[in-house]
Amino acid sequence: MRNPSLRSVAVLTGAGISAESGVPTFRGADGLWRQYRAEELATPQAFMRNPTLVWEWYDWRRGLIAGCQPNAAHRTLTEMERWCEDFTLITQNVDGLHQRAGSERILELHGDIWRVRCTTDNTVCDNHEVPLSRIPPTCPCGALLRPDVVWFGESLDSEVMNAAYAAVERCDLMLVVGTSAVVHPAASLPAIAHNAGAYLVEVNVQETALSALADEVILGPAARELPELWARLTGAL
Ligand code: BV8
Repeated sequence: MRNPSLRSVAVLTGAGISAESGVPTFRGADGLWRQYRAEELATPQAFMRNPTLVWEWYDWRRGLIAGCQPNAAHRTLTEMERWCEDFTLITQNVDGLHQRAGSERILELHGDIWRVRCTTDNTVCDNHEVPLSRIPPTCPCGALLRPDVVWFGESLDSEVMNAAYAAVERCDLMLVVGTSAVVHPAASLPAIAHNAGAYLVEVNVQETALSALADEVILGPAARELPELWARLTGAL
């Protein structure tokens, strides 16, 4: 394990970084998808077919997340952002815990569960109402509101994606924390960083499809392993 340069750092996070905050992951033992099939809930077709069911699932998740706090892994990334000259946090998560931990330079690949979007004119606004007073919620214009997230089969915001590609192409170090690396195009980012010469470190409680590519795989919970990794990288250990 070499000590890579910390001049330029990119981090990709998934649901696993929020697991120790009490937010269920998607594909783990308590995975969200185990109770719900993705195609039933996280697609535009499902929403058009049954907006009430989809919103009941999001309202339940919002209620659960509202009671969760950022953990030491989220806080370590906030410290890294302050320490590193060029730092980009790329997250697949929609729970808003990175923002609540103080991170600012965030690229939200899949949107944010605390924003809603008008299905007529795409106006986006924050909405932290827990529980929702009305399901499905409607816009003042009368149209349905939808969660401002990216569903399966929907394209990601091109500006966000281009910024993510640029960050991983220029970074010296890329951390991949708490993702099963099965959802694309997010899952393609670590290979781009590796091919561009970055030192790739994976933090997860189990091996993933990325592990063979990583320069270093740290098996353990992010809330314990990320603070320790950061202390080691900055010579504090
Ligand atoms: C798109 C919505 C263009 C918001 C989500 C290429 C190849 C194959 C398939 C595709 C491809 N390109 C496109 C696709 C189709 C699809 C896709 O990737 N399908 C997969 C499932 C096969 N992708 C799309 O549709 C994307 N759109 O590409 O547009 C296009 C359009 C049409 C057709 C083709 C292309 C849109 C993807 C976005 C979907 N929206 N969320 C919401 O409600 O949340 S994805 C959902 O999964 C979440 O955002 C989540 O973050 C994301 C990824 O999951 P993970 O974060 O990795 O979570 P998971 O539970 O899986 O894993 C947790 C990990 O943590 C585990 O590894 C576990 O071991 C670890 N862990 C647990 N505890 C801890 C821990 N680690 C550390 N510490 C712990 N304590």
